Amino acid sequence: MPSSPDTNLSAVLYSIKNLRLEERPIPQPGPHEVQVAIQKVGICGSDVHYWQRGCIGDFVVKAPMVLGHETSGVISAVGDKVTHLKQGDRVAIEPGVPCRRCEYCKEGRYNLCPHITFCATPPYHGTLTRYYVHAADFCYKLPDHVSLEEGALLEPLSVAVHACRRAGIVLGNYVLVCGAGPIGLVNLVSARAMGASRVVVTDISDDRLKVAKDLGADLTINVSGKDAKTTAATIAEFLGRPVDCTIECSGAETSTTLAIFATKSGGCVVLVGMGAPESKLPIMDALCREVDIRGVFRYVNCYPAALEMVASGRVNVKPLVTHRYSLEQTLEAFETARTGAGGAIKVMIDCSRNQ
Ligand code: NAD
Ligand code: 572
Ligand code: ZN
Repeated sequence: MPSSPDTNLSAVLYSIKNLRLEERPIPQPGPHEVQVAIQKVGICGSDVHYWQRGCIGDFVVKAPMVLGHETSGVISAVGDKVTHLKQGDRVAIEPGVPCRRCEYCKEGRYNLCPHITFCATPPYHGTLTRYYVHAADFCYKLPDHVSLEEGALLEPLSVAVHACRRAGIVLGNYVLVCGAGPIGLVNLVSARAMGASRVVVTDISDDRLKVAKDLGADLTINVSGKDAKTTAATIAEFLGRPVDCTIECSGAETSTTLAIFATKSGGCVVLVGMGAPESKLPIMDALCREVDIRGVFRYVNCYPAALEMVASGRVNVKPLVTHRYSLEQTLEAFETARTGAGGAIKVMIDCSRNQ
């Protein structure tokens, strides 16, 4: 446990390619908040994107912003109204705190709340810092046997839980996952845990497909240069029929085209990967075969299930972590995440003072 903290080293994005380590004030918790001594933060593609481009779509970094949103830590102080957490508890932090009052929050779809404050989505600071204050009810206590790295990985795992729920995966389903980056890989293991009996994974990188195979994919296909209809036929031939649903995790237009062609009539395609704002897709094929196309925006009410999946041993996310750095080595860590050097999948930063 940290004692009498007096500094708050943080990784602050000032402008494009200008990521700096600097001391910031230590925040104090309000009545319903907790102060967390941050331990592990995974680097997400969006952190790298903000660093390299300064924006994602309409979200522009206009003022210095602390990066990081895949987070675990140890409670260092609690607000006076907090009853379910205490100093020393190990927690995973769900990074998006909604307004709780809008129609989406009231309907239970708080991921769609227009007022949500999400770590490291401008203008809100993220968690690549020593001490962070967060809504107590968006912190989940980790059982002793769940590691702090697994706690940080609950964030991308929650994206997958939401995607698999949106896809309607049930026992015995055949599933196609397009893209074998961190998000495709958590979808692979989640689809399996939620009952998929066969999972096919595509990518354009053999290295990433090897990871997918090691994580249990039944078939991996390098789709580079391949025609979507031909690949859809290959998948159907391997499985004996088309897939029940497809989880698109690359954002590539050709991959979304494959997602539609490879999915059975009456099946479902969920779009997770972010691509160009507009694209040319075979939507008449989707129309004629009643292939549903559904969006996925982060996650809602998924942290508890993601935690149970890890705690029960039904999914193993540990192999995703390929590289580890300290907070002081943040720039190196981001460079590894950017280049993918050394087969990087998930780069993890340790924000604790004494490692
Ligand atoms: P990533 O870039 O590490 O992985 C994408 C993978 O897709 C790479 O391995 C790449 O080689 C592969 N790819 C590229 N073209 C392909 C093609 N034609 N067919 C198959 N694979 C192809 O990114 P990630 O961290 O795994 O995230 C995946 C996507 O999900 C990103 O676009 C990210 O922005 C998005 N995302 C969306 C949400 C959401 O809420 N919708 C949440 C998290 C991430
Ligand atoms: O883990 C949350 C997350 N969400 C991502 C990407 C990476 N990680 N999304 C893609 C970008 N959108 S966004 O709406 N945005 C920048 C807020 O374009 C959010 C979901
Ligand atoms: Zn993310």
